[in-house]
Amino acid sequence: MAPTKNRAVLDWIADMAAMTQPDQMVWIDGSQEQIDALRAQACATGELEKLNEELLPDCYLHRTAVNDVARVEDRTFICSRREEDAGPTNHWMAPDEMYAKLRRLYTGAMKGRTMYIIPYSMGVVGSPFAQYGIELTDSIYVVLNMCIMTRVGNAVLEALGDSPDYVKGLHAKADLDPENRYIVHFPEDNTIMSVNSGYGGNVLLGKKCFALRIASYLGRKQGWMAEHMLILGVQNPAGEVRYLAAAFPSACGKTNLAMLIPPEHYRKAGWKVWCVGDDIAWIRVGEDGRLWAMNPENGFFGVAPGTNEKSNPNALHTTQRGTIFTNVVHNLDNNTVWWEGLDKNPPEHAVDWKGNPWNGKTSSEKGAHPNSRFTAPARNCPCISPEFENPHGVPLSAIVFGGRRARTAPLVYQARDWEHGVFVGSIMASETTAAAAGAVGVVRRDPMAMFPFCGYHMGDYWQHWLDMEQCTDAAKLPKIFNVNWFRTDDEGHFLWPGFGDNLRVLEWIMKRCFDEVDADETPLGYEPRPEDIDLEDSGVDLETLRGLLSVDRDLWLEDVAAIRSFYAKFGDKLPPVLAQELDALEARLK
Ligand code: GTP
Ligand code: SPV
Ligand code: MN
Repeated sequence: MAPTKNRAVLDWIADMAAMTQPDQMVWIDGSQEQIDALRAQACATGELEKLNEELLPDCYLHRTAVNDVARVEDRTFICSRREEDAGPTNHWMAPDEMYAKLRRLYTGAMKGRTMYIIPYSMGVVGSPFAQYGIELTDSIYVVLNMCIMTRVGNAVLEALGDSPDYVKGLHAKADLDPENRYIVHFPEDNTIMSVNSGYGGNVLLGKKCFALRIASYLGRKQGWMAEHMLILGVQNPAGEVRYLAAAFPSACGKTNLAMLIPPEHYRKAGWKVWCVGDDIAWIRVGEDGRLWAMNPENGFFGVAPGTNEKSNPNALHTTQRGTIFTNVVHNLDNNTVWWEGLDKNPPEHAVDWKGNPWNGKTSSEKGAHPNSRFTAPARNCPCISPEFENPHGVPLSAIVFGGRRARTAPLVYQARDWEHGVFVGSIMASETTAAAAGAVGVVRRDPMAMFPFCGYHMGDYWQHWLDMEQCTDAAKLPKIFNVNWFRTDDEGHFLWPGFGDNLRVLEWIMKRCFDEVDADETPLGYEPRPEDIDLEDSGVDLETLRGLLSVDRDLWLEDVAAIRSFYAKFGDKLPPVLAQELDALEARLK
C-alpha cells in the first residue's frame, strides 16, 4: 500500500512505472530495518562489500563502472522551454524532443529490477525552508546514499501532504551506456531525469540536480539563492561565532575548509571552527535584514584522496562509521579502505578502484580514483555546528569566493562593496579537477563556482545576485572576499600551507567584517597588510606572504582580456554594472 494519498505523486509514479516497467516497487520509509535489509541485499549481489565491522562499523565499499566516475557536464542539460533561458553556459534541447529521446531510453529500463521510491527532504522536514523531492531509482546504492545525504521516508510524505509542490526525479541505471548517458533538468516542470549512470553527482538527484540546478531556478523566482557553498562558523577567543559561506569549484577545498582544525596556538587561544555545510547553501534575507544560509543536505559526499589525519582529521573521523566508500582501494589484509594521501603505507594485498588486484608498494598506478568519494552522515562530524539543524540556518558575515589559480589571484582580497563583490564572483576561474569528466588542470571561468550548476541563464543569475542588494539594507549584507590557497612557485610547489592554516586568512576576513583591522588598497580591492596575517608556526615567512599577496599586473591584464571574451557570450544579458566593473579594474591595473 502506498504511504500517501497525494494524487500528484501517485499519478506520476504510475506513469514512470508504466514506462520503465519494474518487476516490483518498494517505498523507502526511512526505517533502520529497511536500510539494513537493503544493505544485506546489496552485499549479496556484490553491489556493496561490507567492511570490517570493528574498525569501520556500518561501512561499505562500492565500485562504479570504470567509465562512470564523475559528473558528465557534456551530457547535462537544462531543458527550459526557451533556449535563451538556459543561457550560454548550459547544454539545451527543446523539452518535447528531450522527453521523447528519454522515453526511448527509459522504456523497459527497469524490467527485471525493482523501482525504489524515495521521498526526501532538502532541509529539516517540516521546516519553512525545506523543499521536497521524490526520486525513483533502480539502484540500492542510490537509495542508501540518499538515506545519508538527505532526510528520507514517511515523514517527508506527511509533510508534503496533498501538495503537488515537489521535485520529480527519475533515475535508471539502464545499461550504463556512456553514449546514452543523460542528466536532464526541466526547471519549469520541477523534473529531473538521469539515465545510464551510477556515479554520485549524476544520480543522487537531491544534490547538484535539485539543490543547485532546480533550486537556483526556484530561488530566482522566489527571491532566494541556491549556491555551491560551504557554510562554517568561526569561534574566536571571546566566544563569538561568526559565519561565512564560501564558493569554491568542485574539488577545490570546500569540505576541507568547512571542517578546519585551527593551528595549535589558535586552538590554545580558544579558536574553533564549526561546520554547518560543505557543499550547498540556500540563502535568504532574514527578518532582521541579514542574509541567512542553511545547508539543505544531511551528509557529506566528499573527495577521499588527500584526506588524512593531518589535512582533515575531522573528515577522516566522520567517515569511520555509517559511511559508503566509492572507488577507493580495498585493503584485503584487514578489510578496510585506503586512498592516495591517506598515509605513507599503502596496502600490498589490495584491490584497486577498478576491481583489479593491486599492490600499493609496487604498482605504478593509482589505487583509488582521483574522484573517489565517501558518503558520510553529517552527525558523525566532530565539529558539526549546533546550528546544523536550525531550519533558519545562520547569519552570514562574509561570502568568500575562491579557486585554483597557480599565478594570478592573491591569497586573499576583499571586494569594495556588494556590486564589486558580485563582479569578483563572476570573474572566478579555476583549474579543472577530476570531479567532472574531461581534462584536468585547465583554467576555465567558473563564476561563483556555479558554471556547471546554474539552472538558468547566467546573465540573469548575476542580475539576481545584484538584486539581492535591493532586498535589504546594504549595510547588512555580508562582505565579499576572494581567496586562493593554490598559488605555486616556479617548481609548482604550493606556497601556502593551506588546510588548518587557512584559519589565518579567515581570522583576517572576520576582523574585516567587524571593522577590527585595516587594509591596503590594491587594483583588485582591499588586501591585508602582511603584518596583519598571523604567521606564527606557519612555516611561511613574511617575504613569501608578500609574494602570495602580490598582484602581477601583466597577468591580470591578460585575465581582463579573457574575462572580456567570456562576458561577450552573455550579450545583452550581461548586467551593465559588471561591464563597468571590468573597465574600472582594467583602468586601475593600467
Ligand atoms: P567537491 O566535493 O567536489 O565539491 O570538492 P570540495 O570543494 O569539497 O574539495 P575538498 O575539500 O574535498 O578538496 C579537494 C582537494 O583539494 C583534496 O585533494 C584536498 O586535499 C585539496 N585541498 C583542500 N584544501 C586545500 C588547501 O588549503 N591547500 C591545498 N594545497 N590543497 C587543498
Ligand atoms: C562536485 O563535483 O562539486 C561534488 C561531487 O560535490 S558531485 O556530487 O558529484 O557533484
Ligand atoms: Mn561540490
